[in-house]
Amino acid sequence: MKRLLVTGGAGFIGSNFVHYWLEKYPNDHVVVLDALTYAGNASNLTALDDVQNFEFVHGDINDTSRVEALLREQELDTIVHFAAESHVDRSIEGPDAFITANILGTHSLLKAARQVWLSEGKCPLDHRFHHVSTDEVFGSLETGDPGFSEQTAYAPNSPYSASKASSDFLVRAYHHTYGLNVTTSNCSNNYGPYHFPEKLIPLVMINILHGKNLPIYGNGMNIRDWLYVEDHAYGIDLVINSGKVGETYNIGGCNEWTNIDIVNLICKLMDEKFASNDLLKKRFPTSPASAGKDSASLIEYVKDRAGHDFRYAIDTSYIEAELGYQPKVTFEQGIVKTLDWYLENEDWWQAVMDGSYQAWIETNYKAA
Ligand code: NAD
Ligand code: TDX
Repeated sequence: MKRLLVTGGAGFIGSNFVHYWLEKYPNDHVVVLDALTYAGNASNLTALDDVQNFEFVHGDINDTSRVEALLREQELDTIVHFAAESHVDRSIEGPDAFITANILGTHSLLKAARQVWLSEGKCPLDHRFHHVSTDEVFGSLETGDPGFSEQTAYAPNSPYSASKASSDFLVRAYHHTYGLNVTTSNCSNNYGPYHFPEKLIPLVMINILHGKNLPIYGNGMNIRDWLYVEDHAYGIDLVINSGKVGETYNIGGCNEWTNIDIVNLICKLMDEKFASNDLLKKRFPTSPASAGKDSASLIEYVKDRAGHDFRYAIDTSYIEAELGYQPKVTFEQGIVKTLDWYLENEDWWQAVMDGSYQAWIETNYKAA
């Protein structure tokens, strides 16, 4: 039985991970520590309100003494570290928040783990610090290049990826220097439920429903390797339970798409949904699909992202050979599940987008 601290557990991947974990390991104790930034959503976890062995803590990973107290008092033996600023465009507009959350925040957690687990001697052998990172630390690939492997040299290009790369190095150093039991996973683009609607896939789905333009950066030919978020949780599970201490593992979907192809696919799926469901036409009257027009008519090519990485792809052969990892959800299944989730959970994304969720946070958490 494990006792986990999940940082950033109210965000997109973190909350999916917590649901995955408690379903698979219902007797484990899980504490989520999340600062509820604009991207954190406490309602992602409300289904767990009555679960005895789950606790939500509103707090910042940079509050080292609070992290130490949680580790000590709740006798936690595993940290799964998701908390981060995660949106590349925001890192271009304002890098400082990324330095604070991703570099200083990771260092604060490492210090707390070292203090409680190593200096104070709690869990000297059985502790684990699992760090969740990204394929963006490896930079950008050209067409035909092999995918990123664990041996690929780091070459981060955005303030976001540079901050994640720095955090990866700090994790590595705490293992090498102090003997902290760490593992790191570098994952490709995730998609699925609870994905914040500033990222490409949910943004496109919601904009189609509202009849708003679908902004494609540059020529739309940039390539990403998409992974269903539950498969990421599964990969992390394998690494935590069977991965070698001090090792890093690349997790990917083996599923490369150009941005324009993915947007066209979502448009086509949405058109099919509307054609077979009159209720959708009533719910979203401003969507072109309600008038029988192609959703793709909303596509608009806009100014490219500064320093836009051309292609990401992951070589999953190491995690496959070592831990038996294979993505379980095909893209055809995953994208339809995701589209259905957004259609069935309008309350979730409306509250995020119209500000009512932020007002709820102010009342319930900021005052606390
Ligand atoms: P997200 O932006 O949806 O969620 C981040 C969460 O961290 C939020 O709940 C936020 O409130 C919390 N947080 C931010 N700063 C904090 C702080 N100082 N203290 C406590 N909590 C804080 O991000 P995501 O997409 O779920 O990504 C989770 C992790 O996975 C990140 O580390 C990211 O770099 C990594 N990752 C993401 C992807 C992807 O496709 N989204 C792919 C690979 C790796
Ligand atoms: O409006 C848009 N138009 C557009 O063309 C947006 C938001 C994005 N894009 C492009 C940029 C990228 O090439 O789509 C691609 C995907 O963009 P994002 O969804 O912003 O993801 P990306 O920048 O690839 O980064 C994501 O994957 C790796 C996550 O946000 C990171 O946290 C993760 O590390």
